[in-house]
Amino acid sequence: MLLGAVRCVIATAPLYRPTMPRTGKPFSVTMTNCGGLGWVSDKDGGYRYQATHPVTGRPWPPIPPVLLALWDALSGYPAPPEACLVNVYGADAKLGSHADTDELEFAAPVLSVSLGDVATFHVGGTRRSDPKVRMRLHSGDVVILGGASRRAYHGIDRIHPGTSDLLAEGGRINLTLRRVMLR
Ligand code: MD3
Ligand code: FE
Repeated sequence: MLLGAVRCVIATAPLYRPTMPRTGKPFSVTMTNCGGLGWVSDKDGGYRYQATHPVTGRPWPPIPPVLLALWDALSGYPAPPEACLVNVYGADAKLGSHADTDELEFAAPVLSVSLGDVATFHVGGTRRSDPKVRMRLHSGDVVILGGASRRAYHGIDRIHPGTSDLLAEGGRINLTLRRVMLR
């Protein structure tokens, strides 16, 4: 069961709260990772991928086989993902509009799996000022961002509390599988 595998990842690599580069402002989302590389951010180091958890200093746990199988089935990319970022949203968490540019490989898509409460998601174009469309992501939704959309601005506007019974604690978990390095 996917949720069980995610719970195991979080038990091994605890959720932590990243901070913004330069300002040190804390994210409203908490995060962890699995895979050979994990995405982290803090005041002094900024956005980056690294092989170890920023709090425990230990290597990230492996990506659960069920997620590797999903990537194999849907990504169309001939190598496994190196990173799986786990984003955990409470009722008031948001993720401001951004483009994912910390990976070296843009030929690989980003594959996202949503679990728990419904979220309002927006996606625009490759410029921040481009028009955006909004849609609601439900528990179990899988989104693949490839091709031109891989570089599009996107974010999470809000969580809709109480819209799923999957997570006893409420809120939302999003998993993103990514290829980081060039093949
Ligand atoms: C559109 N996560 O981790 S996943 C992120 O729901 C991130 O936690 C959001 O944005 C979340 O970087 C959205 C869907 C997603 C992921 C990557 C994208 C949409 C994307 C890359 C380009 C365009
Ligand atoms: Fe993103």
